[in-house]
Formats: sequence, structure tokens, C-alpha cells
Amino acid sequence: MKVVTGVVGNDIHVVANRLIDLSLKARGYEVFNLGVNTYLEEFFDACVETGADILLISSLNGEAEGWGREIKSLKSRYKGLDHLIMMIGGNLTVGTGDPQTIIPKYQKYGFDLVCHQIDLNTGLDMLQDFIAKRNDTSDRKSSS
Ligand code: B12
Repeated sequence: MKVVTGVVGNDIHVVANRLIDLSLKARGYEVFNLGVNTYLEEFFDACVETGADILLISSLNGEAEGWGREIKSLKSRYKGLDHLIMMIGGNLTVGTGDPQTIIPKYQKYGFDLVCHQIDLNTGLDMLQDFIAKRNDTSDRKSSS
């Protein structure tokens, strides 16, 4: 499966991005890594160009809270992204934050998987489970 990844906005924390790239490749994904300082339009452009199945965004300095609000309206301007799995992780607010507030907020922004201060491997396991469940549901739909 194809994954577009990168760090959103004016965020220059690069270490996690490198680890995500390596970990995704180790799990067999085809990775298009846009690196740090990536804007939402660039993410969606890359998803369309590559035919990505997954968009995996990192935010380490917490500014995604601001960018997230624009996701839904921006995504609706692109064609062919209905199937795209949207995932975000890192530090999703400034400070520690409460996952019970943060997770629903990002789900409302349109993310399928929200990993606030969650270990990378746990997050990638969550992604695999999500894909397996989705495939299961569409298999059942097509056989009924
Ligand atoms: C190194 C560092 C810097 C370096 C970055 C160098 C570089 N080019 O990478 C420098 C000094 C430049 C820097 C600058 C700043 N930093 Co800084 N930085 C750090 C520090 C010490 C380590 C980050 C790091 O590399 N960690 C190692 C990697 C491997 O871990 P990680 O980043 O946490 O990533 C893991 C997880 O988050 C997770 N993950 C990440 N993304 C995703 C996505 C998904 C889907 C999943 C599942 C998991 C996942 O997996 C990764 C691997 O395990 C952290 C504090 C800390 N101890 O974490 C602060 C920290 C991230 N920085 C912080 C801040 C505030 C800043 C500045 C705004 C400071 C300032 N006032 O100027 C600037 C921002 C600059 C910018 N424009 O982005 C804050 C963010 C606070 C917040 N969100 O509330 C932190 C947490 C420090 C703190 N405690 O306040 N920083």
C-alpha cells in the first residue's frame, strides 16, 4: 500500500519523520516522504499524484490543532480521495493535553486514526488493524 507522510506546517522536528519512513518501509509500505515543513495542500497534491491509500501526518510542536480545522474543506476540493485513510500522530496539542478531548477533536477534523503521544509501533499496529477491519467490512459487503 502507498503512504504519503510528512510533518505538518512550520514544524521542523525531523527525527520522528525519519523513523516513520524507516518503520513504514520495514512493514512493506511504499513511502512518499514529504519531510518537514509540509502544508496541507502539498499533502493532498501528493496523495492524488501517487494514488496513495494512506496519509500519515506528524505534528511535534503541536500546531496541527490549528491546521486540522481546514482539513475537511480542503480535502473536499480534491477528487479521488474518498478512500484515503487519514492518520495523525505526535504531540497533537501544545503541552500534555487530555486524549479524551484531543482524539474526538481530530476525528471531527476527518482523521480515522488519532495517535496523541502514542508510540510509533503501537500506532502502526493500529493502522494495520484498521486496514484489516476495513477490508473485512468491504469483503462482507461484496459477498452479500
Ligand atoms: C530535538 C528537539 C528540537 C530541535 C529539532 C531539531 C530537528 N531538526 O529535528 C529544535 C531545537 C530545533 C527544536 C525546536 C523547537 N521545539 Co522542539 N524538541 C526537541 C525534542 C528535545 C526532541 C524531539 C525528538 O527528536 N525526539 C525524538 C523522536 C524520535 O521522538 P518524537 O519526536 O517524540 O517522535 C516519536 C513520537 O512522537 C511518535 N510520532 C511522531 N509522529 C507520529 C505520527 C504517528 C501517526 C504516530 C503513530 C506516532 C508518531 O513516534 C516518534 C518515534 O517514536 C522535544 C522534546 C522531547 N524530549 O521529545 C522538543 C519538543 C518537541 N519541541 C518543542 C517545542 C515547543 C519547540 C519549539 C517551538 C521551541 C521554540 N520555542 O522555539 C521549536 C519549534 C521549531 C519548529 N518550527 O518546529 C516541544 C513541543 C511542545 C508541544 N507540542 O507541546 C517539545 C515536546 C519540548 C517540550 N517539552 O516543550 N526542538
